[in-house]
Amino acid sequence: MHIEDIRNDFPILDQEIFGHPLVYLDNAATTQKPQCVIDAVRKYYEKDNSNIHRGVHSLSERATRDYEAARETIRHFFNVKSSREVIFTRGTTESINLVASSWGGANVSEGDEILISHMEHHSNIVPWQMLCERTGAKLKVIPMHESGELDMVAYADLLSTRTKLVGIVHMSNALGTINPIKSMIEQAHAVGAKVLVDGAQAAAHIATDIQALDVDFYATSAHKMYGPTGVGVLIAKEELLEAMPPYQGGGDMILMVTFEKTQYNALPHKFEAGTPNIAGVIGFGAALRYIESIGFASIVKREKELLIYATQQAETFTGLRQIGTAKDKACVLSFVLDTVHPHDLGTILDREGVAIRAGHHCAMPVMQFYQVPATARASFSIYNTEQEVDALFAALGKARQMFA
Ligand code: C6P
Repeated sequence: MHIEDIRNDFPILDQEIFGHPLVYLDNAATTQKPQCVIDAVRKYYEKDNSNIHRGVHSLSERATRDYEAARETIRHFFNVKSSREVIFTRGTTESINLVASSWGGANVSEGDEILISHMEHHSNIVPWQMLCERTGAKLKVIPMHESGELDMVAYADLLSTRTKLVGIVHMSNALGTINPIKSMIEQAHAVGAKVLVDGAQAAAHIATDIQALDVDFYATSAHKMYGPTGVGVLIAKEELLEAMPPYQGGGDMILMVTFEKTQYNALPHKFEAGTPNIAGVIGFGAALRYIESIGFASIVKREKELLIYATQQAETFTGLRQIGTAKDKACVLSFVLDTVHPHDLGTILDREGVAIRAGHHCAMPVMQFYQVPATARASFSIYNTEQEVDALFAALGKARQMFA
């Protein structure tokens, strides 16, 4: 597919910021939405808006059909065995909290260990800390090297029969590192531990086959995959979900309620209490069909080209220190300049029309590791161009001059 055709799918890109064409390089925070996703959400509200699984009228039947069709799209996209294993949530954060609360509450106790890595997003740290506080279990951390790669020798050493769960990010949002999750899952399973993979960043950039990975829990968010905000998914093995207590109680997750006892609904509904984000789920389905229409082969090739192009410029830019130089890395360029604070950079770049993110990226332990308060982060997507990378570095040049 031609880059201009892809860009034309995203109406938001066609605008100016402070008199400059918008250069959107904050895709790791959230991607822009193609017209087909906007249309799917709009069609639901214009033609089908109704509650699901409840009504006997035509609108409700149509809304239910489209909602469940999205579940099937997601099942197919990630090669999940059964749609009973696809639970809609508010996003990665809620998916991880669901597992920590429900599975963790039922399976983790004092003396057990939860193993996470040094490069986790707060969403894959704090829920486990909370679980450990409640249960007396211990949180252990897989260290990383200066390159932003995990220390696999230390990982093997840390794994033991005490390890109940390994929580690992597939692709780091702060560094871009892609972790070798397949072998990490195999090693964890060998000691009897379950594995949760945080796929928030990876899912739009790397083809993910849930059955081939044999992963126990996989969490991701629609909004980083060209879909709406406030919706995501927890994919989990059916036997684990069956054995887990519900996360929240309410409508839709029940079969029968009396004051004495409640009989829970079958999967996946047992974990979807209350009216869900129906439009969001339908938009999520449209977003995944959009990704499929481009194909991961083209996406990976294109994003790799952009990363190489940007990295080459970063390497020759005086005073720039890259944060995260893993060999296996996806479309994230995290860096600091010796003379300009990342937050100032973010503001100056915005005046040039270039949108990046500056801050700790909800990965404070990564900042502590590199002893920086924050980084500037440019993150690329399928609609970005080499000219936009040039615009980034031209704007960085201006910022450097201003602070010289
Ligand atoms: N990272 C970023 O700019 P939610 O907010 O639930 O959709 O996703 C949370 C999350 C979990 N794990 C990883 C690896 C993530 O990158 C994120 C979101 C955004 O990097 C916002 S902090």
